[in-house]
Amino acid sequence: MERVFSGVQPSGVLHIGNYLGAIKNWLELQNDYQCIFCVVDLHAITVPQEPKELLAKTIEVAKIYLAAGIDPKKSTIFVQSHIKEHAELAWLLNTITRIPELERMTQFKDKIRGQKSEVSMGLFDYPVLMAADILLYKAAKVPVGEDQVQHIELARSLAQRFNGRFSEVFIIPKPMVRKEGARIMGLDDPTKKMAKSANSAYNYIALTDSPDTIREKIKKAMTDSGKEIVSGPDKPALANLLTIHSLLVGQPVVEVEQQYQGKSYAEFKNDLAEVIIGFLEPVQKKYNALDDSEVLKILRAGAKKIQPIATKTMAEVKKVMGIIE
Ligand code: ATP
Ligand code: LTN
Repeated sequence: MERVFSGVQPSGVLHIGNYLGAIKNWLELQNDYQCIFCVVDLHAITVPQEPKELLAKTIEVAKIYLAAGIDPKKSTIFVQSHIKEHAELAWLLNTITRIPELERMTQFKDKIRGQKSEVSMGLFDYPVLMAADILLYKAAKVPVGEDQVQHIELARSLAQRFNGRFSEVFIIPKPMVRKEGARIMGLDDPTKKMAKSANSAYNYIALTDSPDTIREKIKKAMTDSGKEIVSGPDKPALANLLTIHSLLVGQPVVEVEQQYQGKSYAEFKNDLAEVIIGFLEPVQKKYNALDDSEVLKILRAGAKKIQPIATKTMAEVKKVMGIIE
């Protein structure tokens, strides 16, 4: 069976963009691939994190995975820092990474805007650690939102370069990006992607938001000029809201548009809020029923299960590089 690898950072709260762009796709892969889903704490600390919060968020993200439907009997879930080889392989890959390859990364350029003097080496090196995550398990497919494709392209380049220079150790991974939902936009600014690190909580619907909060956030969400509920390049706000609606009810956008012909923004928004609430209700119920110590057990068992893959890949890497084991 081919392997799938993906991850989410334990920073901020998970939102419906993370769900629709990434986690929803993971669920569908569980039967056909050997899936490995990681909570990437070493990536989260590339920007400052409060230690107590990092710890709590790490468990929280794992809980979301489980509540959303990741089944630990089918897929492996684990914490990145529990497998030391991620950091070790990242160092080795650093030696074949070229500085301009990292300088052109869009996410890096976005994140350093306005805070150049405080930018850490870790943030710059973030894509190399991500390449290590993927290559360590020889994953063939990487399901992510659109913003991560550039990072996966780097992982492909590094794998090819390594294989060419040393020996055929790595599988060349492919990104798996959905046509719909790969880039959910911010509710308060539909020109930028919905992000955990957004300045305002009105940017996103967190998977843990209460029904009242959801109603309030959708009511306040930006809309476009005009009256009709239609999607289009000149209607970025509505296009985004319609995409969210369409993905959650499992109906094409055109059908949702038809349904709201002649209806008002207010009616559409009221219904959208209820659709989101209805979708999140069972997820939140499952989330609240999960016990931290139980989740920690699942995470430790996950790491234990996949440690042999990491150990084996590292042995192969070191051997062909001339590093004594
Ligand atoms: P941050 O704001 O801290 O960069 P984030 O909200 O982008 O965080 P990540 O942990 O970086 O969240 O992303 C986890 C997964 O969710 C990735 O696969 C990413 O591509 C996907 N994702 C993130 N934001 C969106 C979005 N707005 N639409 C679709 N997918 C998204
Ligand atoms: N950088 C990703 C999270 C991530 C990841 C990975 C995703 C870290 N390592 C490996 C896929 C495969 C993000 O979503 N910000």
